Amino acid sequence: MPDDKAHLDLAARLALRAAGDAEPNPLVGCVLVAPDGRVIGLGHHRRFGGLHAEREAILSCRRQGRDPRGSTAFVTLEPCNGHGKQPPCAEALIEARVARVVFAAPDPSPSKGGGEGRLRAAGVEVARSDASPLASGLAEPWIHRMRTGRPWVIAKWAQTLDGRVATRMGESKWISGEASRRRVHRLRARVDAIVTGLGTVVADDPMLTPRGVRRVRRRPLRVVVDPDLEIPETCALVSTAGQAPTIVACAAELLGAEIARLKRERLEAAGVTLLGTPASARGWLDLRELLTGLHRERGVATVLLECGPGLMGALFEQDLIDEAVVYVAPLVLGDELARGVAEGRVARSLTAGRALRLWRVKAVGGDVELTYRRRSPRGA
Ligand code: AOF
Ligand code: ZN
Repeated sequence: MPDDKAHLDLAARLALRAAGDAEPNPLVGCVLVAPDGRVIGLGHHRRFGGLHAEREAILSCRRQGRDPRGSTAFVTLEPCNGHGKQPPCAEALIEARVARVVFAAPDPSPSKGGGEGRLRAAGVEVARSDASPLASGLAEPWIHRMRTGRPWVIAKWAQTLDGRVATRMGESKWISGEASRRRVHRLRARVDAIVTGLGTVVADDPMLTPRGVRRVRRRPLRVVVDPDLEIPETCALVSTAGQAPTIVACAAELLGAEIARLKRERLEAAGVTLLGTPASARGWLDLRELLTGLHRERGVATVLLECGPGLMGALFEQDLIDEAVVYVAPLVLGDELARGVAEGRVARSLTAGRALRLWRVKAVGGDVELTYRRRSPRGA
């Protein structure tokens, strides 16, 4: 039904307002619609541990002097059915005498799932709707974390119209416009970790901190993938390690090796945390293990990947990228030696490529921000 799409889209847009505040919980939004089609309540899960979307929507409805009785609740996630930090939403909807619930994605959690059955048993009509891809995809990062034990990995890059991220000389400042760069800082302030590679540290000497952002929701850990512990001690990341948490992930055997002792001591004195990670083929670290460890040991729910083509290619090769936020600038280089987004893979046929699906589109200044997700949400 066309109304389903509009109402679920609205619920999803509300939920997105809490990006960076609600995680590791899912982003959830709820819209209450009266039988005459008017929207009478809006709510979203604002922060981890706070009220759930459904109760927020019922409260907003009552605050305006309206009665939720007989209304339809459009929720991006199946209303929960268990006690956690909050009581079950299925109960709240039943008590408010909501007549119908339309939800976009089931809640697979053992402790909170089963809301659909509970609502039905109480005589509430329940339907699942795929009408809004935005709403259906909203809980993917949270479901992915539960299934895989890994954080949700968002790769970000800025490219020319012909798909290049730097000139043949390595120049990349700036491909995207100022408005796009502001969006990136906003994104940095909503994730738990920013991952980059040694190549980017050497080429760009980035700070990887959120700057010029109205409200910093999270202060991301800065993580450098540096198998051989080659990071220059004078780089911006190391010299600011006292102010912003900084991890250098290197081959596990280097942590005990005498040859690296001085380097380790200097980095640690600067405030860097060294993280030994098992090695994998082709001189890389085991990136899957690194991500799992960041989630398990440091509670990292969301990772922003800001790196060059080598690390990007390795992560695509291992299918570790869940989302891509791409800024496309209105510029064509037309130079086949200019750098591409990712390299190091062998893709002899189109089917060997990594398939993504378009999730959101936004015009940002003269650029376009495209958000892609993995084609099919999958397990490990
Ligand atoms: C909903 N509406 O707005 C959210 C839901 O610890 P708690 O009580 O906050 O519960 C968190 C769990 O509740 C979370 O893991 C997921 O299963 C569900 N999230 N459910 O009906 C909401 N945020
Ligand atoms: Zn709930």
